[in-house]
Amino acid sequence: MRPVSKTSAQHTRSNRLPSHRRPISPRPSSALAVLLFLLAFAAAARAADVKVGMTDSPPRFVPEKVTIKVGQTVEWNNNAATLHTVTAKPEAAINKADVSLPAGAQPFDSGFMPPGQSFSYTFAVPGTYRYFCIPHESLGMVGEVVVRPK
Ligand SMILES: [Cu+2]
Repeated sequence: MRPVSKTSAQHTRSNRLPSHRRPISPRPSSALAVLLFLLAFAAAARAADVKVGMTDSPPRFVPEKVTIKVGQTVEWNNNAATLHTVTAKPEAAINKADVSLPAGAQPFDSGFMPPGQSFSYTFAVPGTYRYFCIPHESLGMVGEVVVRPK
């Protein structure tokens, strides 16, 4: 008799809830639906429109030049065996010609990417971007993204 009485006590307590508090149950499922929608949206926004690989010998972006439209995303994959970066930060360049950003565009930098890592960037400002790899800039590891207006 004892183990059953605990369960029945809980039932009694929930049955005593005022009726205006009962419609709580639909809320978790609608919150879940919103969360799933946001996750799906985030996944869609992150999907790469163009992929760029990286090589070691010689150190290069492959392809070195890509053309996309405003709002599209480039994903760089370090499918090589050493560290690389995707850097469009003027102050980090040895040679100023290796980096350029259209007016109004924000600098970006992947940081050091170990083998197997990827980095994505969505281009909101049209124009020509020149970027480089910090360890291999002087070896010619420089790339270009041309972003066409919509
Ligand atoms: Cu590199």
